[in-house]
Amino acid sequence: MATSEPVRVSGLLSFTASSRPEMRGTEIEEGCADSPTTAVTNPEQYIKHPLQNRWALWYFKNDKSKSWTENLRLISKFDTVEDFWALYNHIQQPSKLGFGCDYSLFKDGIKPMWEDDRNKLGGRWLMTLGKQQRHNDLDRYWMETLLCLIGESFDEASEDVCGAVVNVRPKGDKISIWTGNCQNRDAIMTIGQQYKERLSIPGKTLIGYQSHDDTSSKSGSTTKNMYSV
Ligand code: MGP
Repeated sequence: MATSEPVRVSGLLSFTASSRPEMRGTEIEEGCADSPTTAVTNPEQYIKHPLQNRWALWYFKNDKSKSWTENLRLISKFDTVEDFWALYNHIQQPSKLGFGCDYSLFKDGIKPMWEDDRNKLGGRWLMTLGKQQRHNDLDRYWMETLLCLIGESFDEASEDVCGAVVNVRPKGDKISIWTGNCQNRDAIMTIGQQYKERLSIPGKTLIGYQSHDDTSSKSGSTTKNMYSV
């Protein structure tokens, strides 16, 4: 399939909506209608829109007879806007998943686990949702999170992004953005502030950033925040 040069996509939501495969037909350019053999197809009709990065979507299903790593499955990879929407439209929304399930979207080559070399010095911006928010906000927040990632929405700080995770849990669902180095304060703060704005989280509602080191070694139910916005 032909692709054009990668571009940073601003306003990806409206851009992608018009790029959804089912909304695009083959048209013969004006003036060619009388001579089908010389018809020129507009490249916009068949060229897919490349993303800055290739992404991998993972699914976690909590089967207690297996280890955490064995429960993690790669669903699919994509690197164009159209292939993202094809996948997104094909799978269940997070609110329809069973308790204990996760989706993770990570840059190709980074596994969605603390142990990966590109994650092990990093951490995550964590949003913990109230139970009522599964109905009201979860799917909308997750889609916006996906668009922030594939649209590279955090300027230069997008390079620090490794991926994002949604955890569906009885005690309250969680959405997090994982970054590669918890010492990169400037990039982390940029991501946190812009992410909060994109989700229209009120200023007085704080979200926290925690290192994977702290999360994986915690003994109680909470992990201390390294940063908050
Ligand atoms: P969780 O799925 O991230 O959160 O971690 P949950 O279910 O809300 O639990 P809580 O502890 O945050 O309240 C649950 C458990 O899954 C962890 O305690 C680990 O045992 C395992 N786990 C989670 N992650 C993200 C990893 C990981 O990256 N690597 C490994 N080895 N285990 C993990």
